[in-house]
Amino acid sequence: MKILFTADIHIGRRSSRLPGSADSARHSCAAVWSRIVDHAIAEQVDLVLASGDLVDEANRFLEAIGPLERGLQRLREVGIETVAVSGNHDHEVLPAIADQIGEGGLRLLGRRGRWERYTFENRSGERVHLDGWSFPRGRVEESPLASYAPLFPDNAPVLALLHADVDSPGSSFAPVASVEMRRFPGVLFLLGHIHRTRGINEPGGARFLYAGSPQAMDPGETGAHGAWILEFGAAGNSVRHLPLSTVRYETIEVDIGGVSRPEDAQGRLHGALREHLEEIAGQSGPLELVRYRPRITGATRFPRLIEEKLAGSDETLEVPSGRLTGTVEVLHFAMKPERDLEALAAGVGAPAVLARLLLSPDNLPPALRDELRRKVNEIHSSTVFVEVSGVEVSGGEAKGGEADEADPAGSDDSASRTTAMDAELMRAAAVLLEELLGQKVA
Ligand SMILES: [Mn+2]
Repeated sequence: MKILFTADIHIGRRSSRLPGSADSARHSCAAVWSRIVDHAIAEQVDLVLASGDLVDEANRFLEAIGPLERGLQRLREVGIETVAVSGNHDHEVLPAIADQIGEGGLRLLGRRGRWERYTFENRSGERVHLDGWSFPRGRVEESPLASYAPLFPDNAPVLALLHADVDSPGSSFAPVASVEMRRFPGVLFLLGHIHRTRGINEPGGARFLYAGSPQAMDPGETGAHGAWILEFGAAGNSVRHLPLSTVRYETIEVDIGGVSRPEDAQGRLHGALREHLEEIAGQSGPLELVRYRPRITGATRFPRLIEEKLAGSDETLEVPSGRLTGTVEVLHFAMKPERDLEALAAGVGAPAVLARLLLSPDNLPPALRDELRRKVNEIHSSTVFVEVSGVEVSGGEAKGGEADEADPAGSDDSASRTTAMDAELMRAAAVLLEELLGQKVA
């Protein structure tokens, strides 16, 4: 039994946040669906399974039904069945499309939030039990597993298709704890919702796999994106990732420590991108464009000059490597002064205060620290700073998913905002310290 598993295709979504010239149909969510179909046919799978958010929103019916139906027809022509559940984005539009196309094209399981089983048998007589639960509305505060009671009538695998938010208590998108999944050791949960893939061997033994979105759509969704090929058989079971995205987002650390001239930092940045591109080239599939958020670290005497030299690389730098092109989306500076901070901190005056701050923001009197944070926030309450704060929010490991669905009023957000503010404070302090000490000498 061979299965292609996907989720979160979001056909109809437009905001890819790519630079103007790159924002073409090739990088669209409809195009990745077409690549999924190509691979399903080439791999000769028995089934395509999709765990929700195939379509972006209710008002995408007209533009989504064409590409979706074309793909489903191609699959049906070669005898591949497609089984899906709906997610929070397509709870309304996917049932409508399924009704329009008919059950032979797309089998939608678990309507109205009620678990439903479909037992599929392939031409060789191998069976798999598919349990599905669909979002009945845009928000669901309860765990769908509360009403899940799977049956095990034979030795065939039991797969549960579900769009859910794992280990995110209080979520409005079907919160499920991994401990709940552990109560069903005979079930492999095939999940949608979080756009970064997360998988199967969680500590504690929950068996689940987030497909991840096949096309990378947001800078917070770093790493490889694609679909999965699952095989079940007498010879054993296997799981394999299939890279399908044309775009990839990466954060990368670039250490400029020890550069003797500011302009050498440009070579360091270029080299770091080229090295990473070479590293991922072998497992990149149709990948074309890698968007980097480099974090510039290391100890230096001229942080301000290096910032000046690297400024603008987000618009100008292009690193070619085979079929791949690396570009910079936004730079983060986190350089440290090449100084004995402990010695400076023991002194008096502005350099001592800055050195103490650089050793740890907690070294400052709380009132002064709050005042500094307030100032930094004022200066950087521009879109640039929002960008900086956004990284901390959407790049978090626990969430790592749909930035557009993170809770903006949550306490995590204010904590990461403080972290981003401290990072900005440290950056400013490092630059200022070198300026002050530079003036002293001159
Ligand atoms: Mn979702």
